[in-house]
Amino acid sequence: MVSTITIRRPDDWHVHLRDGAMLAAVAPFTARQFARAIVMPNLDPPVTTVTAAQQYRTRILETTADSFQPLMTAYLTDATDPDELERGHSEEVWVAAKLYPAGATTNSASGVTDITRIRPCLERMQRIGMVLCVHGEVTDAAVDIFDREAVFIERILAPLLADFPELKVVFEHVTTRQAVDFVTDGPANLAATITPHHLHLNRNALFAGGLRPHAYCLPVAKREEHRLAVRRAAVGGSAKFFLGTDSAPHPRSAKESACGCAGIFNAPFALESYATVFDEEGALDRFEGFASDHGADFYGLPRNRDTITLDRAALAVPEDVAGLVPFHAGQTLGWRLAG
Ligand code: OTD
Ligand code: ZN
Ligand code: ZN
Repeated sequence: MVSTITIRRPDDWHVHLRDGAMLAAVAPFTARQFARAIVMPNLDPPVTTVTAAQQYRTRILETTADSFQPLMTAYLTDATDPDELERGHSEEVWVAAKLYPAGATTNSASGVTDITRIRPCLERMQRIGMVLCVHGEVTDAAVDIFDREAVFIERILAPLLADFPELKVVFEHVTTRQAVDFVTDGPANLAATITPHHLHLNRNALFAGGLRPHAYCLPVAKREEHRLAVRRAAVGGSAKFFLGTDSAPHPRSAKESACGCAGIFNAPFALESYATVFDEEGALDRFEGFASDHGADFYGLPRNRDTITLDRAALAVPEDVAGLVPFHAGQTLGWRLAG
């Protein structure tokens, strides 16, 4: 049995680092494991201008080690100017732009109300090779919350890819068999990120012995058959699937509330969480591709040169990390990041 693995240093292709005191509390966990991270722009107010992104990047760098590189994203709204997108991209501030359907998730109220509004932006992004990151859920209240990802594929994503056949699209945090199949069968310019929590949890976790706010995130965890499909995609070796934690911390009081916030804080032990899954699936030899190669290749960025090592060792996850409740709190994982 393998007792240690050394892989190229991974990147996190989807993370929420927040701002202010929360940024200072959480960003070091990401920077400790990952060389780079795609930083989501759903601050309040959202990151919609090049200047705001530059300033946010500076604040992140003040809280992290020099070796860490935050990769910034633009928050698309109905009013986004394609020239601003292109300027931020050419000045190497923005790596990607994020499509939040208005109301789909935390701080998405300023998101896009109708996909036709951002056609000029998508045309420009396609032309300049700027990646589109997508929160893939419809917001139609008439659609069951467990179906919103699958319906998004039919109503929005498939037509979008047909209209913009060269646009690079990352279907973020896929949670369903339908999404996995759509990405697998789709063109080479379509890829997806997978979170640790959607590899570990199905929707029963939300109701295990009572209401479990720390298992609540968006897109919400689905049935077991979907979790298994997402696991097969992660460990299957396809270059279309890569690591994106979607770590989304909220204060404990905001989670443990009559209207608890969506989001799982998985940053502290993200690599251990993923490694445990790859081990369970007998696929440790494919962990490096998923964690360290596929994302960089898709984004057209160089692969990292240094390495990290994980040891097979019991890791007891504490109930509290930096005043927050981490994913796997109180559980024991089978791997530990060395150093
Ligand atoms: N999901 N929470 C958040 C974002 C994500 O959809 C997401 O990317 C958040 O709090 O920012 C969540 O549950
Ligand atoms: Zn999202
Ligand atoms: Zn997210």
